[in-house]
Amino acid sequence: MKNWDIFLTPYKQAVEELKIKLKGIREQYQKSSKHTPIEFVTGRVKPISSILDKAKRKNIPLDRLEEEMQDLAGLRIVTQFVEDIETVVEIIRSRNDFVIVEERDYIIEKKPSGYRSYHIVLQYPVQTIEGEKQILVELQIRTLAMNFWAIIEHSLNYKYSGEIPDYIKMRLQRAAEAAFRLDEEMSLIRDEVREAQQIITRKQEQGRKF
Ligand code: 0O2
Ligand code: 0O2
Repeated sequence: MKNWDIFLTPYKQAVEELKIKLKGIREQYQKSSKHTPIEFVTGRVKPISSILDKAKRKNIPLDRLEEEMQDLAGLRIVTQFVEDIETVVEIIRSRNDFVIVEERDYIIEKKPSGYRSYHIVLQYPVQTIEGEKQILVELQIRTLAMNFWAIIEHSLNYKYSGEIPDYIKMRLQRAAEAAFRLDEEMSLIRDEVREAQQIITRKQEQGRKF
């Protein structure tokens, strides 16, 4: 019988630490009045029921979770534009507070479901009372449009226990194509949107000064 509370504690710590670090990047961009490539950051430790389901589905023995389940700790970075994803990936690659173990590009090659996202698996050092512990963390980097699609598809998958009826699957694939086109269209007016956002940010900053 696993003591989940003890086992998951370093994962909780890693999620909290990385949330602060990634939100810090966003804050630095905002303070320097540059377009921030990060819209928002969320994070979670995988719920125990999902861990057990995934371990069963992927035949992972419970004593191999640390090595074989890469998303026990998960962070999501959501961007406005597809181009921002590359910027975020470069920032992540340039840091020295963790090591990148693997990158999976589901944007160039989307999943059969229609899922698009850029995944990076990190090895992140957590300081514990027993010394440093290296743990795996999965970062998902995606646009608002990709995120919208993934959230909807995820809830339908949950509803249908992974067996989404074909007619809904087809609709989801069409929705994924529409999300892709939305990202493309937004990219075409990116400079306009960024300029407008900078004007709004400057106005807000001025408002705070008075
Ligand atoms: P801020 O300053 O608004 O970014 P937390 O522990 O609350 O810091 P957690 O547990 O990850 O973070 O919370 P959650 O609910 O997953 O959401 C994380 C942050 O993402 C929250 O901001 C949400 O407001 C923001 N968020 C979630 N969905 C959206 C969205 O669709 N659009 C935008 N713009 N933001 C979203 P914070 O953390 O309160 O702080
Ligand atoms: P959660 O916490 O419910 O989101 P896999 O074999 O695909 O299950 P693998 O090989 O460990 O997983 O890694 P992958 O596919 O790079 O990343 C897995 C995570 O990416 C999933 O976590 C989802 O969050 C997300 N993801 C991957 N494919 C899809 C998809 O088709 N639709 C949606 N909505 N999300 C996807 P979990 O395990 O589902 O956990």
